[in-house]
Amino acid sequence: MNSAFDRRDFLKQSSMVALAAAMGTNIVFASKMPKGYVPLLFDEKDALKGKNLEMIVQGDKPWNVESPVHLLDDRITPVDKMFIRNNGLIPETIDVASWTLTIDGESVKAPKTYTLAELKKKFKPYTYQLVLECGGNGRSGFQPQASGNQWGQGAVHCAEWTGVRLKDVLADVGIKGDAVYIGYHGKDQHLSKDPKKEAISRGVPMSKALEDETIIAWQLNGKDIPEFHGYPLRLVIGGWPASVSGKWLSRISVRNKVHDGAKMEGHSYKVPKSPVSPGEDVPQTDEYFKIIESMPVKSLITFPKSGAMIASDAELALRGHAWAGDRAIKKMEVSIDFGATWKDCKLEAPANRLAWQHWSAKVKFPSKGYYEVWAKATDDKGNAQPMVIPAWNPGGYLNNACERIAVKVG
Ligand SMILES: Nc1nc2c(c(=O)[nH]1)N[C@H]1C(S)=C(S)[C@@H](COP(=O)(O)O)O[C@H]1N2
Ligand SMILES: [Mo]
Repeated sequence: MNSAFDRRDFLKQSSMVALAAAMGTNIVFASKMPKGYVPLLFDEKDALKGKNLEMIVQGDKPWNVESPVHLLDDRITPVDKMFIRNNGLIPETIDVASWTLTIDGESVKAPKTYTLAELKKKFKPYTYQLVLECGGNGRSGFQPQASGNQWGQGAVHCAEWTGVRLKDVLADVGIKGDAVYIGYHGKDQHLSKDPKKEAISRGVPMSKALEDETIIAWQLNGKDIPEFHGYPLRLVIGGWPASVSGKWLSRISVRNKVHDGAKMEGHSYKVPKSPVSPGEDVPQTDEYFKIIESMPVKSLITFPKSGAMIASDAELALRGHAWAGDRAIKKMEVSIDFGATWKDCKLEAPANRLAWQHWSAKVKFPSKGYYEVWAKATDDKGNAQPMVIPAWNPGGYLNNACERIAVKVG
């Protein structure tokens, strides 16, 4: 990746020769191109560059790209199979040499700014595998439709992130006793391009901010974080809605109240405290809504792909992952008879806290015909995935219904 790439300046300054060089080919009808026209190739249209061809595009303004479930089969999600969720436009200027992180807010003793080099040198690096799942993953399952991206089940990944602990940085800055929350600020732009507006600025309570696994990362799977996933710096907080993991991180404010940035208001990333019926007019206040914290227990069948055909005498080897927000998975089961009976799966320990756990099972089918395999995880507090879509909510969050695949035995 270019270490100082400024799309806007580049386009303003470059000659046709330079443009052609950057494109890797010449613009055949360049003489017909309107003055100042930005070729689509440079117009943010690059989210799919380096992504697997089977990725599903939910939208391109902003970019929202989903992984089909069978692509999530790897133990550690490779970049080309990671979903992308942007609320705004990726920063036009990414200059690593001058990139800084400032820690400020009501509850720091004094604000402090670090360069990337200082962060890397001053604090001990840690590497963790962390599940980042969009709060709206599974939203398309809600009836009637809840507003927002109609994600299937693929707005989740578990990659390996390297960075420094937020708690080490906060200790170096010095935090006041009245700190209750942190809020991040990233360098992406609001869709309106109004510089006073932020696309998203969310946060977590101090207890979550100070966990060992809450890191300020510069590497994803051992390499620089790709542009669309937050290059060059990102807050990574596993187990909670991925919206708290701020990309293109430039500032963290330590707040003396619940952070009030963009997408902390209304019913964004909140669920009703008691059941709400579709269409019911519920005030969007703290009395009725609570901020989503730990994500619920969930699992995926990543192999085989739904619709698999197998020979009648064959044993089917199933596998997938399970996770439960802040908690661990205690039990994983599959059923081939629509949930009438369940079979225990082999379940592995997580690589570290907040990583997903791999499961596998071998099943035999009694005769030829159509089957469904249903998968159900149970966390260490005894919470199991529901068989049917859980409580409808206006934001369409937290659909953790058990996953099913179709299998034809012939
Ligand atoms: N700065 C910034 N951070 C952000 C977002 C964003 O739009 N801007 N999207 C959030 C949301 S809603 C999700 S689900 C995750 C998605 O992370 P990914 O695109 O790396 O998969 O990033 C979060 N962090
Ligand atoms: Mo999200």
